[in-house]
Amino acid sequence: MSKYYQPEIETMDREELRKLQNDKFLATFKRVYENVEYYRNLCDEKGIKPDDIKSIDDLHLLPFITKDDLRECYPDGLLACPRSECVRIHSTSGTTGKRVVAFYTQNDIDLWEDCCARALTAAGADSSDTVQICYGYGLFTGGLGLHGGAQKIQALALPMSSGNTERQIQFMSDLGSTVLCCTPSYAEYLGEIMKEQNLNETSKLKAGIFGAEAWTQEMREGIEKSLGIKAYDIYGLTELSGPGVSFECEEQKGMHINEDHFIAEIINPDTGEVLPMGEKGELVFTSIDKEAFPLIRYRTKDICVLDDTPCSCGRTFIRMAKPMGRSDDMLIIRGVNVFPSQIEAVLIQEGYGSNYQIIVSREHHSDKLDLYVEMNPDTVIDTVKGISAKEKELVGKLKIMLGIVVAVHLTPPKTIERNVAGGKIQRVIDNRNLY
Ligand code: DLL
Repeated sequence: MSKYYQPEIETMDREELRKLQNDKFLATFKRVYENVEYYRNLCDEKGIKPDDIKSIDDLHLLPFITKDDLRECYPDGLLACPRSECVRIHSTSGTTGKRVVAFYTQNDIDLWEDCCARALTAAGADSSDTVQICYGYGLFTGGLGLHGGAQKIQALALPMSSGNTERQIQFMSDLGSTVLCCTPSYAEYLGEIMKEQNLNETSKLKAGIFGAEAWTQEMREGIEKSLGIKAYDIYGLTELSGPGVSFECEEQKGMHINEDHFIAEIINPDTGEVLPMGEKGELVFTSIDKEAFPLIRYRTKDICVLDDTPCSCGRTFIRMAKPMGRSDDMLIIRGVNVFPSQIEAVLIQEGYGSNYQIIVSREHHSDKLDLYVEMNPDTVIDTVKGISAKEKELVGKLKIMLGIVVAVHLTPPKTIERNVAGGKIQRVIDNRNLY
């Protein structure tokens, strides 16, 4: 069994890799500039002409792309190839504003699945493995991404999708799953249940590939112990393809970035200035060989550090640390991206003011979002029955907007703390300590 899926690329000499990146980058930049009017306008505004970009060293001259740009171009304004050449769409949750829609050609899917196959191989998986995938299948990239990767290495893919823990455990045991793919908080939960039922002793699991949300070293140790496996981190985002932008090897000292597809930069989130290797800042990615939805200098908002010191696994790709926070207010609740502004939009629609508070916690290894909303003279209800009916209605509306269940608590007027100090109001309290 090889420890690499594509050894010729994963262990490529760095000078050769740089040349490959350079050629791919120039071709992608040219194609995007020619085909995407919105991007051409961004360059024009910055006074950039195609001839100014002579090599990868000129990347820093180009404008950034942000989620706001994606929103402005929703749904297909950034498409760099004819829509008829696309074979799939993935998307993040949310019905207004913040939804991201990513398009893929067959070649884009192939390259993405290769990235996931590299991650699975690095975690020790091969054709003899049964890979249980409990990331959501559908618009979310987790399920289908790792599924494609599992098939690439000719493993037996078990497309469980998320939820239904009893069935997950039953299949795991009946079919002898050896590799588990899910969010780390769900892995913690599975570990706890299996331990309670003494199933961890008979389990055939040997490795897990966990990502889509932040998790700590302590969580890793807990999962490794309760499930009796080695737990690997995997990172990615819908805008760039999905899981597999970077992945951990057996050394577990950061995630190797698939640099033949993505160029990483770290910038100062306030000034946009590119920071030297090893400094902490916002992670920016350029996809250099995607056909349908290549993003140049996309600001991920993930705060991170890069490391270019050699790794003893033999891969020559640089590594990124676990993300250390975000430079925006996005929350990840049970793997789903949630912006407080989406919650606020529902509240405003329903006649509530801006006096609300979001409290995020983790109970039994699952994220909980409690939303405290103050009633005002126009929305006040004075019966317990009435309040509970309205809370239920809000839960439904928020579920449609966010795709997750929020615990709504309506509170009497003037009960949510006011911003008496005049500083930045703290509407979100995240008690999970994930970073
Ligand atoms: O979460 C893709 C994915 C699926 C990655 C399965 C790994 C496994 P999005 O829903 O677009 O895509 O969310 C992307 O999630 O910008 C990070 O903030 C966060 N994130 C993803 N992986 C990790 C990780 C998928 N390993 C956003 N550690 C990213 C910490 C992560 N945060």
